[in-house]
Amino acid sequence: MAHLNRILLTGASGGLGTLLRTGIAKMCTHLRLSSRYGLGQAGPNEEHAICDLSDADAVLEMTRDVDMVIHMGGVGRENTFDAILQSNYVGFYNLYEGCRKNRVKRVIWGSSNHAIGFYSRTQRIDASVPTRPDSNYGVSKVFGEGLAQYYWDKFDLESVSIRIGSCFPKPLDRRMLTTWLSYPDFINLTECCLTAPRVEHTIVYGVSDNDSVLWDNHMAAHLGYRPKDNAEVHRAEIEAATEPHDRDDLAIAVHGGGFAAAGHFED
Ligand code: 15L
Repeated sequence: MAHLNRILLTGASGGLGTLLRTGIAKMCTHLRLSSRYGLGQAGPNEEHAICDLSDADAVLEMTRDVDMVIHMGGVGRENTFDAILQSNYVGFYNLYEGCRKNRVKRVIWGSSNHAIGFYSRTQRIDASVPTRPDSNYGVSKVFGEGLAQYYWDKFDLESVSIRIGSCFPKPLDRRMLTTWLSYPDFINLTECCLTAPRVEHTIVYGVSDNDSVLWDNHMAAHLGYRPKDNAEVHRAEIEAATEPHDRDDLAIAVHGGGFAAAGHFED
């Protein structure tokens, strides 16, 4: 197992943050966890910081004396524009400014498949395609990827933007037979992002080795990510439990599924 020094994990009380907290803690010397909420009992090499990402001074302090950041904080699905603005724009900018000023080497963060959610399922895509966000949430991830590229090009701050598919213990519907990312594959992908010698700004699709995968990770081959799980083993169970979709239903016709099919959140 790789050994790392000082890591900051944001969004540590959320679903994916909680998963990484246990997955990453044993790989590093010191793990600083941040959240807006309580984080429970601190582990032996853990330090806790209660921090609102929209507070620039607090984020500057939180990013001090860390080598790399895993950023899972922010709004994780469609919401009001104001909620997304504070967390995924202002908070994300504060994080990158904190990292730049504190000379953090690398940020690994949870972008989303919803940055490209309006691509048709007839298209298999790689990381070079223009973005096609399917929601205001997806647009905020496009902003994040743009900021990550900018901070690499101008300030040599490295990033991996992980376009996470559907990270759950198992696929929950027919679409997730394509988009599923298993928990062990996600932990392994995060470890690859932390340990790859040089990443510049890499965009990688966070997806398992599903037979029907629509995302091609050849542009992120330098990360060395080799997913092991395959949603196909859950197909019979999912098909028995769910109705087939109409082929024209956006919930199945495009990569982003229900996010693309939903109306405008604030209407
Ligand atoms: C996401 O970005 C969400 O955070 C997650 O809750 C899932 O809905 C996922 O996308 C997905 O596309 O399945």
